Amino acid sequence: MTMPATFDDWLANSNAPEGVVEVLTVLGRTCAEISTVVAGGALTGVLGASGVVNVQDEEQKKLDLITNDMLTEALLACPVVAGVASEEMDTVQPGTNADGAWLVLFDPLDGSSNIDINAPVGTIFSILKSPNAAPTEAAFLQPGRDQLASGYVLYGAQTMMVLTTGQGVAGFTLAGDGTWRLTHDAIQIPADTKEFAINMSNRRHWAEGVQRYIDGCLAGVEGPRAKNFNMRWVAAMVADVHRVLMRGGVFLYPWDKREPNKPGKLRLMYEGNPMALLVEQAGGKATTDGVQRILDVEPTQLHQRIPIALGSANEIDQVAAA
Ligand code: AFP
Repeated sequence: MTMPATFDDWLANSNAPEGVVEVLTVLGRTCAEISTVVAGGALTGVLGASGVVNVQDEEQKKLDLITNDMLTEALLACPVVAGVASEEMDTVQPGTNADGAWLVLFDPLDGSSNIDINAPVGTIFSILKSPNAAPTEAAFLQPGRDQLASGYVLYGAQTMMVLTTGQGVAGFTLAGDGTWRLTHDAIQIPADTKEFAINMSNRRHWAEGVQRYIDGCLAGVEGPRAKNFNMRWVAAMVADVHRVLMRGGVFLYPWDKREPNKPGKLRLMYEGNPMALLVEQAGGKATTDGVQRILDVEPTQLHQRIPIALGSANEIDQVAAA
């Protein structure tokens, strides 16, 4: 079997700006290294809590910190990177590169609660243009439609990188020789689905529209939708969104009334926006509530949260209509 094209070859044929190609190359190399670190698990002492609480008021796992440091160090050493921002760091980290022209935002290890049970986890990344070589936090607060590229790496049964530079969505599988190989080209999300992903234990806290939508799915063929649905919930956004990209579906993490001033659990800048760009590039819809496009949300804070309803376009319309 001839080996598929490499990530380097794919990048060389993409229309991405030269600097974005350079940043994506660093991300690919670093996430391949993260894959090895994550795989070490109990054998290398990387499991468990770090004892530190982050800006999200969440206890950081050892691997949250390890992967955050790996990405921050590698990206700030890249001459075209002007600065980085991470779920795991309170403030943005400006670089010292005089030629810095790109901003990189990331969730270094999404799905941290899955680490100690050997369930899937991932890295999510987003690339924006920097206004200058010494960016402040304000420079990062750009709407998702301005992203030059976004993607994720899923550390699962295979290690896969799925990304877009604005010309569709491509998927790469990490080969034994450490190269990323193009295994999924021009990924498209089916417009219809019979599968939803949501944390059902929160049902009593959702807004009534979301309750109506999910109850309609649960009613199955005897109910208003006249078809049976399946449910999945991996508790790692990267894994649930990957399934949506591979076979369709909808992923929801809605607002809930326990903390009415908190729009949702997931973060806009390094979870919602990068995933929304991927989903739209694959022909799906990515909204806050079935209606408002995530990519049009004007950010006001680096770590702001957002409700999310994304996936198969016709099913997202059903969420909006519920
Ligand atoms: P952790 O990184 O704290 O595990 O959170 C993962 C996540 O942000 C996202 O990846 C999942 O879709 C979602 O939270 C799972 O949330 P629940 O644990 O409330 O189901």
